Amino acid sequence: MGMSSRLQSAFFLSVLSAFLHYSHAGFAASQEVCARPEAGSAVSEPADLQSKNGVLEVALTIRNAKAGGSIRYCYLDAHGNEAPTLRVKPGDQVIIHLKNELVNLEEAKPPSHASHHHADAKSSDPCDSGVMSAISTNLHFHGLTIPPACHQDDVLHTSIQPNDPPFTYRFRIPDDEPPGLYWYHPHIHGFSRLEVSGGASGALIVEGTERADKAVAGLTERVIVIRDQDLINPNAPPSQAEPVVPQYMVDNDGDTVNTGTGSGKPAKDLSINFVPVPYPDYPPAVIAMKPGEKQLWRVLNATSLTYLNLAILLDKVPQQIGLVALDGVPMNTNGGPADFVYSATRVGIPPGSRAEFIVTAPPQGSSALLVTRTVDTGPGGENDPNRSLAIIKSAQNAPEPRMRLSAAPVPLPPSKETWLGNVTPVKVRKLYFSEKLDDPNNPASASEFYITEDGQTPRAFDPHQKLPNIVVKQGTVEDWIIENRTNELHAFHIHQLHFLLLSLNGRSVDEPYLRDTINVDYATGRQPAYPSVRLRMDFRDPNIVGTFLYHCHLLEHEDKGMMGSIQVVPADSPK
Ligand SMILES: [Cu+2]
Repeated sequence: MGMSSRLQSAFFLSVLSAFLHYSHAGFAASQEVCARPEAGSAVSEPADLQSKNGVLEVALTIRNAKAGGSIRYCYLDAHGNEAPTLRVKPGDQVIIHLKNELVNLEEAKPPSHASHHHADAKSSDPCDSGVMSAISTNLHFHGLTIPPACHQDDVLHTSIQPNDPPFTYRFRIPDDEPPGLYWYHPHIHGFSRLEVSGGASGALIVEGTERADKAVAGLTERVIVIRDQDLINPNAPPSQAEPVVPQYMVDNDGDTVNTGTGSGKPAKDLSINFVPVPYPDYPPAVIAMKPGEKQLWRVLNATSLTYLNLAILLDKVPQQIGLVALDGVPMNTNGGPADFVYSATRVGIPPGSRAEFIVTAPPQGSSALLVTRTVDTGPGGENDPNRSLAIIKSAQNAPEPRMRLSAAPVPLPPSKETWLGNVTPVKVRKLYFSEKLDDPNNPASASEFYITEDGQTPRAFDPHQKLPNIVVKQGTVEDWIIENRTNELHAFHIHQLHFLLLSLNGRSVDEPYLRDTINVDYATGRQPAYPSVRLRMDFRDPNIVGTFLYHCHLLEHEDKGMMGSIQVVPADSPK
């Protein structure tokens, strides 16, 4: 390899970049902005951007375009890769230069309760511009325990406009950040649904899952991002072939109770790594694996309002999958042995949430189906029917995924923190989801959406409000009871931290692992009490001092006000 002169390497780089350019042209088929693959295509892996020598420095551009009746949004890296996966290790420095190249598209009307400031107002500091529009943007790093500060993970005040120079994010992955799947997406109040359902999202992986769970050591891994989008065939009648999943598989256990229909027109189409799986026939995307091969699948629900309930069917029989992490956290953090696998035949993933699990490929010559089973979102919720996502084809010559976990990992050191379940809470709060019809006499009229601490007056979240809704002290732990007083499912999420589920609808549960997003069942009016979850909230990490948000992760609800702010004050502050 001693032959390379500066000239030769320059030549090599130009050939390489031409090659990369061509391979992207193959994907894009043209200069189309935010190009997307055809239905029924192979599921390709997002590009990987890996940290080197403790630093990951990337340039991202956000763009948008009209396509058919809807609007696409996308992140592109310097090579034109769409929605690259950011791969980091604990302790790494992350530097992201985000350029806003969004353009005004007429359909992008602000929702009724959005901020009324205009993007053409006098340009100002992106850290405190107050301008939030369909062409403003910012980044939230969902799940990371990093400071809620401008240039790190603030979305309350940070808003970048199209004429601004590239905006630099610069933060450090904490040394004790659990290894697993996190993600990045825009979080502009009033426009989150528009940008995220348009496709603005990507995975962020803190590497080292195999250090927390030896069961995945040496496996190849696959990143799967499931997004939703406006229906491609909104006027089509339901397929004669429905239901995709047999009726007998409609279940009554788990996070939700099903109505038992499982069919009909969904609220949104789904896509898997951007391959659309449109209503009404749901032509599956294609995943090739070697017969019997085991892979770690890291699955992100990046939809704006679609609940996932994934299963893998072989001859219509649900297969065992091996769950190892939820919401970016290995499921064995309760001080137990570091090689735990939860065997399941389905996994519910609310919007915003992630699940990481071991999948075994079907035997030679057969194929399996990755499906999402129906989720009953309540009489007020959207229809999430049974539908296929991808066919898993077994073939000896299937290409291997690019990434492989270390076969001989150094185990992670045990956590220095007391397990959250063993810490006494300093306070118990009750919060509740509620809605109000704009016209109380018209059940079809628009709703206002609220999340309120019990005793306060329900109000749609106002990003310009002066005071936080809740103040807590760093170093403490609290129990929060989140009630749902509406007739639809909501998904509670809080930035900057994880929590422990203690009880569900008043009954204790034994979950020795953490989450950052959780469903709260809808009220039927027939239960003795409102459905609820009791969560142990962890405010101990000094990184989270500052003001940040909690909200429903159905982005339509969040955009319309189902959000509150929380200030974590330093441990030594008075009161
Ligand atoms: Cu909601």
